[in-house]
Amino acid sequence: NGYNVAVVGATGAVGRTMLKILEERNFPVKRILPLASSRSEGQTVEFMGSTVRVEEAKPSSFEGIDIALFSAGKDVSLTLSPEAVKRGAVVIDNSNAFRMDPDVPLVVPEVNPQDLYKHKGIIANPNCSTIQMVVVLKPIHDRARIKRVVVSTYQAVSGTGLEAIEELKLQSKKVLEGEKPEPCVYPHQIAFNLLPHIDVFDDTGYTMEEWKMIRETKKIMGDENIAVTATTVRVPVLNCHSESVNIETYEKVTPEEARRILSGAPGVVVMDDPANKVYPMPAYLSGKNEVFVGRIREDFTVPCGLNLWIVADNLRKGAAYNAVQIAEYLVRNKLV
Ligand code: A2P
Ligand code: 11C
Repeated sequence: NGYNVAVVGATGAVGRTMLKILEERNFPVKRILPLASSRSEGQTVEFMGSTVRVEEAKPSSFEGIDIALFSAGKDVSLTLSPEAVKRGAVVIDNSNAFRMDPDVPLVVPEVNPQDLYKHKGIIANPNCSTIQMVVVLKPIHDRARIKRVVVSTYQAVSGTGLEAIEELKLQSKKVLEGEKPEPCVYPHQIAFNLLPHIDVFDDTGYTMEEWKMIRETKKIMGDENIAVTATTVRVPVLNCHSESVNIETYEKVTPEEARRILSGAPGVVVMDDPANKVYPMPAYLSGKNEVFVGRIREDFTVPCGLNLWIVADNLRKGAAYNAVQIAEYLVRNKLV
């Protein structure tokens, strides 16, 4: 017994993490099928002590598959997810392809697991920067109703993929050796720099990454009235996204109460002891599945405001772990 599980994009940054987490969580896998592009055919991955061949992802790959975890980009999701569903698989899709489709649940298991009951074959995994924010916002929203959120992100290069991780390493070395780095994955140098530009701009002057945070937050929290504004920034950090989040609530929540609420919230770790220099930092939280929050303090410029600093491993909670949590929920509740 167990499930036949395909991982599409198994050679990528998120796909590799998906395989690792399925293993760590002892997910009931009967057969694992790592899929990627034709470029990777013949490569192998290790899974539960066995060496498994990577195959090219095609419609026929999904025959007999129960659960397909997709993280190979929007185009692959658009073409292959319907093929997987047609063959009886439930798709958990990490791309931006279906997230705002009203027929597709967009789920963070700590926030809106009930939406999984409505799935019609495809479930969307939200954007990484949205996931870590809503895990912290939800318990505060339940207590005091959030009116407005102002977020600025500090996003690691792993969110872009393996090539971007290599680019940051290579450019850092070049800069330290006094050479001028050639940008390739990003439009500008990323080493020793900040890029206030993630994904593409539209004619509003916002980027798609910013719009994802705005729109996905409302859908996941099930409240169209939460006002969200965002500035998303790529920083020269290898892994873990960080966020400065300012919130305004309808009811007053003191920092002490916020710490208490968040300490009891699922998937959240409060790391907030500034006197002892304790606060979440990306360099130390890679490999963790939880969302870390600190610097919880009052915003004195409004009657009911709080400032928060949120850090999470974007490849794990922001992508692969959230997807596996969804799969676990589906299994537990016989939704697959
Ligand atoms: P491949 O390694 O064969 O190119 P990352 O986000 O780290 O760059 O990884 C992207 C993932 O998506 C990789 O596993 C990559 O496979 C996969 N991928 C890219 N294009 C396709 C495609 N056309 N079909 C299937 N998988 C793809
Ligand atoms: C990043 N948030 O860090 C992006 C990666 O829509 O799923 C994920 C893009 C997406 O660049």
